[in-house]
Amino acid sequence: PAASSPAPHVAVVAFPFSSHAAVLLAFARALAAAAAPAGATISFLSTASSIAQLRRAAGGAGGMPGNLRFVEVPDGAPPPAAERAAVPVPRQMELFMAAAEAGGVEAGLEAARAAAGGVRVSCVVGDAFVWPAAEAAAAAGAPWVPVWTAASCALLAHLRTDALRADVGDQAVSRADELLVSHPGLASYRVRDLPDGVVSGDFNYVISRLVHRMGQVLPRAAAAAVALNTFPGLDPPDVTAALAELLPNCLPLGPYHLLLPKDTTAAAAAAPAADDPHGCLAWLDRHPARSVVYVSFGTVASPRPDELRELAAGLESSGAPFLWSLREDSWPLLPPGFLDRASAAGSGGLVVPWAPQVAVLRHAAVGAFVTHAGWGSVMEGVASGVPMACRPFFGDQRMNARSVAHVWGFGAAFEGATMTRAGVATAVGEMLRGEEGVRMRARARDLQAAVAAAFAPGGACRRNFDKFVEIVCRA
Ligand code: U2F
Repeated sequence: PAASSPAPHVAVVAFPFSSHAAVLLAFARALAAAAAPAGATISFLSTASSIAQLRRAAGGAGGMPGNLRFVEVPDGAPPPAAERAAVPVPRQMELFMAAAEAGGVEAGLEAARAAAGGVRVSCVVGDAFVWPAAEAAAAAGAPWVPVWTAASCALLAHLRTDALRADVGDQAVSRADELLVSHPGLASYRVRDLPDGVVSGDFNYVISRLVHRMGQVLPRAAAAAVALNTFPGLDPPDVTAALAELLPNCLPLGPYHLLLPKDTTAAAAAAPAADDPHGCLAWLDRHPARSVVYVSFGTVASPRPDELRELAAGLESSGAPFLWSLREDSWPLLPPGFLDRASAAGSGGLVVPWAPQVAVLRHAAVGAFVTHAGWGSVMEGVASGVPMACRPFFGDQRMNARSVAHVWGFGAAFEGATMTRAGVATAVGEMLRGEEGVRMRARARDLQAAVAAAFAPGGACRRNFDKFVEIVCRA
């Protein structure tokens, strides 16, 4: 950079809960690598506990680019640190958002400036959830560039929440099956598919309030650009057009996990084993192509005990080998003898507390995915061309499941929105061996090819990311 223009200092503000912070850190690392030639410094702002967790997941600071540094923002929690873990997560979110609104992001920007030897923050990139960053950026004289981590149609629903509430009123139950034909971009979705807190659920729940406010703030504050976790060809034209009406500067550049430059160092070559302490990939290596069903419900959702047992029984009766990522606290809820039978020699199941999901879905042995339809999981499935059976739980997951089953057709949703033994066995059999599975796989493979093209050198997502980097660096 010229001597007169200081090097860019980009703050990246995380929402420090569920998979959000990890997604944003991956994004920030990609940004750090791409903006290094411009001499940019990236300050990653999150709470102390979130930073500690991210560092642990990354195996210390070793894998971090040299121009990225962590900066703490207040978590807003009054009790002593030792008691904080006992605060329920929704309350932690409320405290964090209240602190963010009351100057927490500004304090973080100030800390970032101090840590960078007084170089002011020139641009504030951040998880769109943390809408108070818009004001903090304005106060610092920097643009706010939000990063949306979920689906475009969900963003549209949040941008249109006031209009949707005015239309649906208190009839969310009686009109549950009605298509939203009078709402641009949402005609493929029913009232019941809308994210929680838009027209139904608890409007006072922290996430409902947060996305509602975000939907109001975005169109007036996100002038420079908005990063979307999608790729050209995925969203139907009406969704893209309706979004562009409200946010003219959207840049589709997802799935975000593909933005990270490939690490070719020796440390990275040794990494797969370190990332896979339970041996999932070696286990998959022992299975034929497209024979295994992978099961995971993300970082927050967990099925009720009775439904968990139905799923377990369904997996057994499908006869297909299964790899199931299930938090350990749920293991005692499994049917008697299930874990022993699964792990018995020659039998076909592996239950692990955590799996290297991106690598698992890419593995040739995986032919089907039972998922909660969290957006990260849907995108990882699409990028690998794997058909999915969706059991949505909360938030945007119903809407994502609707997209998978009815808009894109590379998967299905469970009948009656819960998993039964018969339902699971049928869905798994269909995905791995049925005619419907062949059609789903063909759709998934088409989209996989579109992802590959978008991320090839010169592809649309690569170009949009370059544009994004240019916008945040020139600020
Ligand atoms: C919230 O999503 P979740 O964190 O529940 O789910 P995903 O968006 O699907 O993200 C889960 C991530 O965790 C990874 C997986 C995804 O990147 O690869 N993972 C893993 O590596 N190993 C495992 O054993 C299990 C998971 C929210 F709940 C959703 O409704 C939203 O759509 C989502 C995005 O905003 O955030």
